[in-house]
Amino acid sequence: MSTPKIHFYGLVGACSVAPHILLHESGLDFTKTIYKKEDLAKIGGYPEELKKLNPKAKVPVATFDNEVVTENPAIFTYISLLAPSKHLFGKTPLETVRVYEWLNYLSGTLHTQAYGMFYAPQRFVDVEDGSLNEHVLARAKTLIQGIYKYIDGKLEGKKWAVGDDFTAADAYLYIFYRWGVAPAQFDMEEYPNYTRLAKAVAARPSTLAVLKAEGLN
Ligand SMILES: N[C@@H](CCC(=O)N[C@@H](CS)C(=O)NCC(=O)O)C(=O)O
Repeated sequence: MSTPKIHFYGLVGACSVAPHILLHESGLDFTKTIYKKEDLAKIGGYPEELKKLNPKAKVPVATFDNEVVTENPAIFTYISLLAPSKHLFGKTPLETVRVYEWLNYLSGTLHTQAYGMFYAPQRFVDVEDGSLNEHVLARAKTLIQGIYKYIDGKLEGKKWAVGDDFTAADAYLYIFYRWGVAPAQFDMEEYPNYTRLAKAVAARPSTLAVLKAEGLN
């Protein structure tokens, strides 16, 4: 199987930071388009180019030759399959299952549900004057903190989320830790195991390269 030509689309500081890190970890060649929030604000959201590729109007998006792949877990999977020697989904069948367990939970519960309520409360209560938004936001914060507590417990005594090495689950956990620092502004030191893991991910050359490329620190 020849390696496809990869182009990656992301947004500065968004969930797309995680597959961006994984691309660096994989050692695969890729080109990228990283949007900036302030530029998108001027044009009212993602440009037509992105919406044509992904009618859901979300990043990450990655093209592999002529195939368009959306959704973090799917993009992580393809990157990992193209770089099998890196074991980005673990080293055993059970570790691979555990990575999916993390990805599904983080994507469905933490990102879509809890952070969805945090970033876009209006999606959850269709009240035109926005009067219920603050209630949704308050609930989102409670949910997110509960999830962080759960994550912290799962990471007790562990260097990495799955097995004894870095996997896609760690890259994905890392971005939600960053969101906990800002914009959510929680005291993330309350989660010492999660903090340890986030620091370990942050120190990887792949992460440092992504932070530099996206203008983050
Ligand atoms: N389920 C999707 C969610 C992607 C998603 O929500 N991306 C956000 C950035 S973190 C986005 O593009 N949001 C733009 C918007 O909702 O308008 C995935 O995991 O890839």
